[in-house]
Amino acid sequence: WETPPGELYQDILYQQAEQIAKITINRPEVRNAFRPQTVRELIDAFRRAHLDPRVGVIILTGAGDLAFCSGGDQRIRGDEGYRDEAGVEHLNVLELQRQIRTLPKPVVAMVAGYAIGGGHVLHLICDLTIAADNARFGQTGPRVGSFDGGFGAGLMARTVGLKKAKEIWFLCRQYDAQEALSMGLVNTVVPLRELESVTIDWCRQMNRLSPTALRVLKASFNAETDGLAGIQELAGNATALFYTTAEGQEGRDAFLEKRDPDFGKFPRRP
Ligand code: 2NE
Repeated sequence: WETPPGELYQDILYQQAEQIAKITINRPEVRNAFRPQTVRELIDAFRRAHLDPRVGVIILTGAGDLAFCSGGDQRIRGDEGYRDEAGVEHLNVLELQRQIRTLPKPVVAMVAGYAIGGGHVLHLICDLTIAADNARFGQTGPRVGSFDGGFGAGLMARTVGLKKAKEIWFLCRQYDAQEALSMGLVNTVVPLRELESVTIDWCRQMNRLSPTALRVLKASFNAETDGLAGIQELAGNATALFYTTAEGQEGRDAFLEKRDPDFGKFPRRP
């Protein structure tokens, strides 16, 4: 893995190899719990990977073998949210969730150890999850006075079914990697020592496929649930593809050449 020069992050690592970006939450002393700064840095790193044409697939992981992420850092939880350096309290992880869900490249959660609370929702929102055999999954919200009624509830129910999703939230149990696999919460379980090599292998397989097909498919999986925003995402891909056609370019050219467009030469396909 290479770290791009000018690395500015404190709470995360941003690394790249081949056409893969790896984003690591790097707070192992708190099981990779996030604070507002962590979330801010993650948003910046995902934006960077999104915009970098050399990146085809993104891995999200946690430092060390003990945890992927344990959710919001309870030590700096104030009465209205998680306190930043300026004393302002946030729940800005929701913006990060939307970003991971909509950015047009596959995001793979590589999970060793605990994916708990808001950290569990982060793996859920990733497109694929590869779990080490020591991974443990669960929500704690009702125990610590919190909940995620957005993707944390709705996407969970779509992923594991309504009864199981309610069990996960209402009982706050932990599930091991095999249980997570059997309920469709993860894609595969591998020995801890093979976690990174298998994840890279899956990323390489996706990087050999059509980036446009993967991009439109990712938007397609969101379209039904996301209403007009989902249609916007899908339709944006149609617009981008239309721009590459002679018909789309005729409109641009006619405007720049100060003439009427000649769309008559383009077929009206059945
Ligand atoms: C993650 C888990 C199950 C790990 O247990 P274990 O036994 O392996 O470790 P331990 O001893 O509990 O934790 C090690 C150190 O990490 C800190 C602990 O306090 C401990 O610190 P020291 O005693 O060594 O000083 N730590 C762990 N998780 C932390 C956290 N989230 N914030 C701050 N410090 C943390 C176990 O640690 C656990 O259950 N952690 C809490 C999980 C949790 O409840 N997370 C918050 C859920 S709410 C949420 O994430 C959220 C939301 O619902 C809505 C919006 C945004 C966020």
